Amino acid sequence: MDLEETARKIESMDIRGAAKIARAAASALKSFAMDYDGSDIKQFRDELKMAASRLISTRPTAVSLRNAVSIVLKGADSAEDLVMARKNIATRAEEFITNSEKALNTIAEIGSKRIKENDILLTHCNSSAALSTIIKAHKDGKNIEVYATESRPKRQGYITIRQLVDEGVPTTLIVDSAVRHVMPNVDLVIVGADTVASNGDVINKIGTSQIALCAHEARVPVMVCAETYKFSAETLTGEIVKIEERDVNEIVRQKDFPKVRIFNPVFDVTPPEYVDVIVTEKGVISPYAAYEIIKSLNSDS
Ligand code: RUB
Repeated sequence: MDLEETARKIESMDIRGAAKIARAAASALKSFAMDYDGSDIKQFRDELKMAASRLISTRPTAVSLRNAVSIVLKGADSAEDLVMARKNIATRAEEFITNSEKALNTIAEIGSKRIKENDILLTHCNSSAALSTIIKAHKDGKNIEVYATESRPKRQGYITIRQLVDEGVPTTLIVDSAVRHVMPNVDLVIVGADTVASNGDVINKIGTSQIALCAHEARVPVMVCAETYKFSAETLTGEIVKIEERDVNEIVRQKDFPKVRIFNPVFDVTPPEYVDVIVTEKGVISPYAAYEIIKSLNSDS
């Protein structure tokens, strides 16, 4: 798959979920470097930057995508010649993908310990980090059940339901508006994240903040599963996370409602007071410790 094809698939959401789009971007940059047939390193760096911008433009909210691109791009900075630059890009992309997959397994190991026998869980949208954690608890022999929201407008909840049912996890599909009704039966809410800001805000699929609010009201803990490359260093320097708005036809056909203004924001912000813990591959943290994670990532890179 060439870079433009990857970019289009991310835009159209054939490739979706913060972790998958990050890995797809890393892989596209690797292919771009491997297939490059020019002979000038300066030109390579310029074209690489354009390729990176194209990938970043596909989905604005997930910082995982921008972080993946910037980690891989650093491979070209220090290289002395084109051969080394291309090799560094490929190596960094492979490392990013491997680390991302390892992080997912570690999060599942750590997060599943917080799921107890007979727990009833609730998840929203379709997060690989949240689902790996749930599936690990099930594979460890815990008797658990899951409520999965439909997740309008794109209904990623159907993917979640299929994945959980394929693994043998008893799962009930609910519409998003049934969350408050079922919350008194729930023991733990588990969701993923597209971005975690330095103040502990968690940005995830639209509706997550309402679920967290209902959980808070019913005294149900909320656990967010997120790899550390979803933590946004940009928010340290004052950037506000941009909330993606998608085509309103995802909600209803605009032509059926010609005079109606339709609004389709696809992510929202859950403040840290509604999140109990964030499970990362480095361990379980309070959302208020996001700043420390970002600082330690900056000093590692
Ligand atoms: C997906 C979504 C997921 C996060 C985390 O939104 O909000 O909860 O991306 O997923 P979309 P993961 O379907 O619009 O991409 O844990 O797989 O990174």
